[in-house]
Amino acid sequence: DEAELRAHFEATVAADRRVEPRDWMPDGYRATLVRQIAQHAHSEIIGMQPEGDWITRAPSLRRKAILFAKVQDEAGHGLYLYGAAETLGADRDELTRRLLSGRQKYSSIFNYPTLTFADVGVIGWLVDGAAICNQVPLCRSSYGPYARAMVRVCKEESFHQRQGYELLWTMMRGTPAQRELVRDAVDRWWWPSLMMFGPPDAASPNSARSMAWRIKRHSNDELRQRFVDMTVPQAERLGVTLPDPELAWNEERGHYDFGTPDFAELARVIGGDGPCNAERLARRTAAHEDGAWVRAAASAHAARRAARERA
Ligand code: FAQ
Repeated sequence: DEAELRAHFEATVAADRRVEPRDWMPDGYRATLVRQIAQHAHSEIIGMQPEGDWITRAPSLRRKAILFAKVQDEAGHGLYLYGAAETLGADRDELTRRLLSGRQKYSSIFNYPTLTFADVGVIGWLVDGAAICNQVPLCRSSYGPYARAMVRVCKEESFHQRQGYELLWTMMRGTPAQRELVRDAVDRWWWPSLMMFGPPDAASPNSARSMAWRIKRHSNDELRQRFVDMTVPQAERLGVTLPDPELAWNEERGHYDFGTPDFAELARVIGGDGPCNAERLARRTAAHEDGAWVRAAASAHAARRAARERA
């Protein structure tokens, strides 16, 4: 009966074992996972756009090949994640409809423009860096298919972060104009990167429940702090200044102190009013419509094959 199933679920989570697709799970647990995994999948797919804009304008064949590979990896991440959502009974077409109608969101970070090639480096360094901080603990998430997808995603994200750092390292050793491009890009992306971790804990409606279920392992503010602590020494090595006058090592806490991101801006961007929200969704909608014939052809092919196998 249900009490027994619930007790088994609670025991699985408490013992740090994985919940698998066929196991009984509370409706709220399933709904929370579909929400988070779908948003994560949408982020990977929409996240192809800001960097994808630079594929045709990459400054060398080498940089173009690297960028191509990275953007392709992001498509792959989106696909594993939609696959993980499907194991919970979600329908992928329905998730796409919810994204396109604005009922489901994607990460705020992808609503900012990429103005120069230095932005490609800064996205790799800061945005992928933040993604790694957030996602390494998700490799131990209580839901098996999500946790396993994260293992592979994190390996690829680490490579992405290194390529961003290497690009910036090269630019910082280039001309004064190149260093200026890096400075400008870091200034624009630093605060939005901190916002990726979500609202502060006191204003995060989902955190407590998700942590009790061990979907999330750390709170938004804990991960934001971890990201700052990891990034400041990297900035020092690169020779770039992060645009936060409050940034300072706090000996007593053993962490860096830092300023407060503009959470009103985060709310606006999540709400649809960021610099590129309309553009990103329009492009995703157009790609979906342009791809309709491929989906129709694939379905027709699958149906014909199934019919042939039955005959
Ligand atoms: N943007 O109660 P909480 C990548 C929403 S990395 C938009 O704290 P939760 C790699 C939140 O959904 C980016 N919405 O929520 C890459 C909720 O709204 P809802 C993707 C945000 O879930 C790099 C509401 O605010 N990574 O793609 C944001 O406990 C380069 C209240 O918030 C992931 O999705 C935001 N920044 O914690 C690709 C990681 N923050 O759903 C290409 C997995 C909060 O109730 C290029 N996700 N919201 O309508 C998570 O870890 C969590 O979902 C959080 C939010 C931490 C994002």
